[in-house]
Formats: sequence, C-alpha cells, structure tokens
Amino acid sequence: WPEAWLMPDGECENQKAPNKCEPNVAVSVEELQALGINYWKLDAGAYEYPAISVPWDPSDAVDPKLSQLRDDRGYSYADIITVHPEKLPDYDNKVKAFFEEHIHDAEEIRYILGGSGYFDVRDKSDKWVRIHIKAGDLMTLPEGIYHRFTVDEDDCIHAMRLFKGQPVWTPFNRPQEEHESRVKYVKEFLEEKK
Ligand code: KMT
Ligand code: NI
Repeated sequence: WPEAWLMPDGECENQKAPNKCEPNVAVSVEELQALGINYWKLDAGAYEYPAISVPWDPSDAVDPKLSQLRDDRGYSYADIITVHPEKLPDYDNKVKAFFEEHIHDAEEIRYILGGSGYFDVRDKSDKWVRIHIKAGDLMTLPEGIYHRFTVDEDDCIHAMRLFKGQPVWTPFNRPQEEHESRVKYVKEFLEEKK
C-alpha cells in the first residue's frame, strides 16, 4: 500500500508539498480500507504503455495481472493521461481544478504508470488523508467519497483511468450531501454499523 498521512487542519498553502503534520501522523491500511479504498500493486515498468494521453483499449492489457483485474471487476474502458506542464494543455488551471473537493457517481480507478501524485480523501472525522501514489499503484476510490488530486513537487504523473461502462468523469463539487452517491457512501462507510 502507498504511504498515507493526515494533513494539517486549514487551507494548504502549497498543494504540491507533502503537507504532513508535525510530527507526522501516519494513516494505516485498515483505515484506508474502512473508507472503501482498494489497492493493488502491479509492475508498471515491465510492460509497454502509450507515452502520451490517448484512449487505450483495455483488451490490449499486456500485463496478465491487469487483465485479471479488468475481467474480475468489469473494467471495459481505459485511457491514459499525462499530467505534466509540457504535455497537458492549460496545465496550471487543470491542476487547480483536479484539487477542488468533489465526488463522482461512480468508482474512480487509477493505475499509475509513471511519476507520482497525491490523492486526498476525507476520513471518518472529515479530515484530509493524503495518499502518495507512484508507478505500479492501482487504486480505486468508492463512489461518493469526497476527494481531490494533485501532482507532487515533481510535476509529473502518467496514469491509466479505467471505467466500468461508458466513462463519466463529471466531478460534483462539495457540498453534495443530498446527492444519491453521497447518501449511499455515508450509509455504507461513515454511519455507525448497528
Ligand atoms: C483525477 O482523478 O483528478 C485525474 O484524473 C487526474 C489525473 S489521474 C492521476
Ligand atoms: Ni475525482
């Protein structure tokens, strides 16, 4: 699992900095799992993937572990995105937009092929947990979880985005307490189990 930690309260001045507490407060795998996050480690360096942002046919999965995940979980769509100042048009605005707190009405699946970045998710106390993802990390965020993304100080991430069915990446910015996906998430992961 990737390294995860609690972020300090309040606005973060530099989203690309690690933003750890002093002293650091590590977040355990169990805590991440309890929020509905799934994780697999693959070997991204062992196979060839397109070097730039392109649609990618998931039937092309050359990595048997990736094909297995695709089949087990029903991922039928994939594309590849490169977030880098020279490869993503309108880079600074995109990086700002990815960092707006939002939910989706479907699971968010990212397989990191190169570079690194941070996914921040809200924990059970509504605090930000920062997850440092790197090449080989395949992570899913459940439908309805509040989250955001940023590159780290290296300013480069190369990732495959997978989806079940026709992809819809629409972000619904917070607050979304009445949104069906949010209601479902709160019921399944945040309410006390009786
Ligand atoms: C997201 O979910 O914010 C993105 O797709 C950004 C690039 S993927 C690591
Ligand atoms: Ni998202």
